[in-house]
Amino acid sequence: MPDAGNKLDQLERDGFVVVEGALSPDATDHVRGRIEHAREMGWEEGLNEVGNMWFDTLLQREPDTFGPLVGHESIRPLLEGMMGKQCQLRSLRCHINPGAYLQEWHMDFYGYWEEEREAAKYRLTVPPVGVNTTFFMQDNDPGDGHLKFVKEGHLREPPHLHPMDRPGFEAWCEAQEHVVLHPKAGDCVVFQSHIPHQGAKERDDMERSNTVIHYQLTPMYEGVWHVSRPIGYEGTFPFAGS
Ligand SMILES: O=C(O)CCC(=O)C(=O)O
Repeated sequence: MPDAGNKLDQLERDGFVVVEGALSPDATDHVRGRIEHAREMGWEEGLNEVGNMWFDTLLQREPDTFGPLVGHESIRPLLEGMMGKQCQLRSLRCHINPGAYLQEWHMDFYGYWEEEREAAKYRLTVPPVGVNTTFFMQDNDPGDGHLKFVKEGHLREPPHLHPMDRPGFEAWCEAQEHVVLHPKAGDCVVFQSHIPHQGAKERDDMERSNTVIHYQLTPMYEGVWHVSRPIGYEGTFPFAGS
């Protein structure tokens, strides 16, 4: 990645960066097909009220397909540049949006700000951080679909989190300035896991699926407020061996 330095700057400054063509067309087709296969097999954990069907077991069921996405060479310079050998895989979750889809505004790492306050109480503790890599399987062109961020939403704590007031939080996110991305099939959006974001279809009959991989910088204890559960410890440091 010749412009890794610029991309790392952007990830720090904006909270996200797009890696275009992170997966080749063949690889994208293959992964998309296996997510679709998982749906045919009924392997989903559920379909939520905003239209997101999710699959938490595909890394374990199909390591040959999903394993290469972990620390994938196309995004490795960013993950390594942010976290080095301490970069730990937290979870891998695939999604399909079978019908209408307007995701709730959310942060994957909701607890980021409270963990920062917690860490400040101790002499040695450093605050945990997390990074998402989301691989898109279809073109999310204008009129089809998008991914929206609260502009610079990784730099300040949103209100309404403590205690969680979901309508208040969502209204606040909606009222902020946004950045709207239209990722293409094979693109990967790398972002800091605590930036508020919302995926959506703009056309209900668009085929839409993705693979979201969460990474975390250790230490992350089990009780942190995060949308995903960690898969465990053994073998979860993709860059530790090199
Ligand atoms: O584009 C989407 O559907 C949202 C993806 C998302 O929530 C994520 O990448 O964490």
